Amino acid sequence: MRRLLPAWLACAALAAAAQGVQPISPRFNADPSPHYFKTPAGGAFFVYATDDASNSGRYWDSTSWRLFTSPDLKAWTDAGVPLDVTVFKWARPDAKAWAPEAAFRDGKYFFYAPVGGDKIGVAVSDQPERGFVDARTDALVDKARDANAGDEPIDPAVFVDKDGQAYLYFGTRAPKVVKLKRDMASLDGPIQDVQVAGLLKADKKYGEAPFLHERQGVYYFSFSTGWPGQIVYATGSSPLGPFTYRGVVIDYLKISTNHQAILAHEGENFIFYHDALLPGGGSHRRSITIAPLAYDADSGIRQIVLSPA
Ligand code: FUB
Repeated sequence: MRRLLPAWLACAALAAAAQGVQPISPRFNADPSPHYFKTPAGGAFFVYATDDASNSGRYWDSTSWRLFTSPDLKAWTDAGVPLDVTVFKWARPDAKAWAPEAAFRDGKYFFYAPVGGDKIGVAVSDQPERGFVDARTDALVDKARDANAGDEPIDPAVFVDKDGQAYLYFGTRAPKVVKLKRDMASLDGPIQDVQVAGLLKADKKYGEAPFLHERQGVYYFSFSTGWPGQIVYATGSSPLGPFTYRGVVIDYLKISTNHQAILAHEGENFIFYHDALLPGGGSHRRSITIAPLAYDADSGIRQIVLSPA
């Protein structure tokens, strides 16, 4: 098990405050999309994931996604395959199933799926665990169809603001954002570039894994800086940006990718990411892990320092 030390406690005198972190499942999985959904049986945590256990071990070539559920963020159940790429009739059946996203609106669960590296599909269901069908007859984002979709429209992340407006973030090497219509399955306007000031000065680049969350009126745009990547963040006053670079949240891991999502629940904040902590783990055999997240008085995110595994 890897030990975890919040940076502000990372001094010898307080080393005893270190907390243990461990993967949520013995099954290889990555690219967490965590949510708390109210269900008929009561609320539960749902983590949609890339399924590294079903890839070749040499590349991220799985064609299905995986779901893990928990009542308390401690005990986790492997809830199986919520869907695979064959749900999307426009996709090749061997298309890569990468970092997924989910959202709930108006009684329906939406699943955003990067398929094959050049398209993002959207599926819909009445239940969070199963029953997903294509919400359209074509891709929601298509590199060949949509202006400014970028080189690789992957890693979708959805944010719904307090005014009800939904936004879709995605992209490799250049972050993109586009508004979604109320149906959550149609783009509303042009795909825009996400502007992040201060990256060059900090010697950082945008790589992948965009994520947007809001806290106390501050909009946080986090992402991975590349391959390997640090998880870093920037802040702004609007979901559309511009954002200003603020700092590192998670440093380089011993794998080629880093991918985060942040979840607030009942006054507590958590960051979900993947590492390679399971036996046999590595860049294509990753494992989702959770750590507590804390903020400074100036709205900065405190860096999480992981000691050597
Ligand atoms: O899992 C495949 C890719 O690796 C994801 O799309 C990226 O975010 C990286 O984690």
